[in-house]
Amino acid sequence: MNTRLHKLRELLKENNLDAAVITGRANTLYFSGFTGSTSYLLVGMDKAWLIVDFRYTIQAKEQAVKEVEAIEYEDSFHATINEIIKEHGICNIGFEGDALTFSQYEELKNKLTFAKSLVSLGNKIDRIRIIKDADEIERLQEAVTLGCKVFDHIVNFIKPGMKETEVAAEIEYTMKKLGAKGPSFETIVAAGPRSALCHGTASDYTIKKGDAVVLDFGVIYRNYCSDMTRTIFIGEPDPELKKIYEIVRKAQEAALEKLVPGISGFDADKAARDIITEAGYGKNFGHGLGHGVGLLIHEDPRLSMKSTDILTEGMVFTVEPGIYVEGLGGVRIEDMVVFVDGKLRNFTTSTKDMVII
Ligand SMILES: [Mn+2]
Repeated sequence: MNTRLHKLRELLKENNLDAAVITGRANTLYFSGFTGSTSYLLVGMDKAWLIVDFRYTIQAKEQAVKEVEAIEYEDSFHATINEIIKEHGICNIGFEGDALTFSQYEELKNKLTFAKSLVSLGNKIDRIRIIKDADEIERLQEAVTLGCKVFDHIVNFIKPGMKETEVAAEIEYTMKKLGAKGPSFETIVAAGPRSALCHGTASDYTIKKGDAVVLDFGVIYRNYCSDMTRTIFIGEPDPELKKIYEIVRKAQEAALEKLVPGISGFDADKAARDIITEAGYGKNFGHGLGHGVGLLIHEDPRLSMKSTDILTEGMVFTVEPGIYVEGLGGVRIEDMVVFVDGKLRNFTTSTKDMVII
């Protein structure tokens, strides 16, 4: 039995639907195996069809899992889907409310004339991906290990006088040389006062002695994303930055210690946040503790003050507290972890000892 399609069909049953139409790339890959950029995946209760255009016919036939029939559309995607739903008596169709644009929705509504209803499933289809299977966990571990190798190389590469963009280029070149498809998000190299920007993507700022440098990057390897952050210092930093580094490290360790299957995303966040707040930097930790990672860089579950998620076996997520002080700089430390065999496994092996170059 195909577990992934089974879970999707259970969701359809719960929602009194006969089929789902999927266009989001991560969901398409997850349920069909297809990595192309355009397709419609129609999953009925007994059959599933991956509909592609001429460009992807060969690739779709090669990649589609055996439970999914790859077909090239005739006149258009919509005409072909409409024919299939007519032939198979499919009436009520769910779609990814979080993925479809308004225009795409209107087009489905107008052109699938044999459908009785089109129902948004919001992010419920994405949520099926929240629990990773053994193969996914292995791929995620490999992606993180590759990222750690990149970090270890960068520690020896980075020197005062380099621009952030030069360091980012070396990060991305190295990951590709090691077999990654590319970065899983825009590489963050944020030095000096820019390290206080949580998402300080590399700029033409020249790295100077005394700077903190936040290196936050990820790779895509065998379709899966990695995510890690380390903060290093170029020469002896301001004493406050060193103090902040130790607080962030302690906060991250506290969260890692608290993490057992069954903990809430709220409590995990609180474990780190309490340490930072007690140290007087509560207002300087303005983001959540972490997020799920998989085929996409940001997935559920969420670890934050607003999270309603319970963290369970098979979930892969980041643990990334940070403190950001305008004008001075910032520190963030991020690992990627999983609950497996009833306990926490940390994928990330790069050192968290203070690195001063
Ligand atoms: Mn992250």
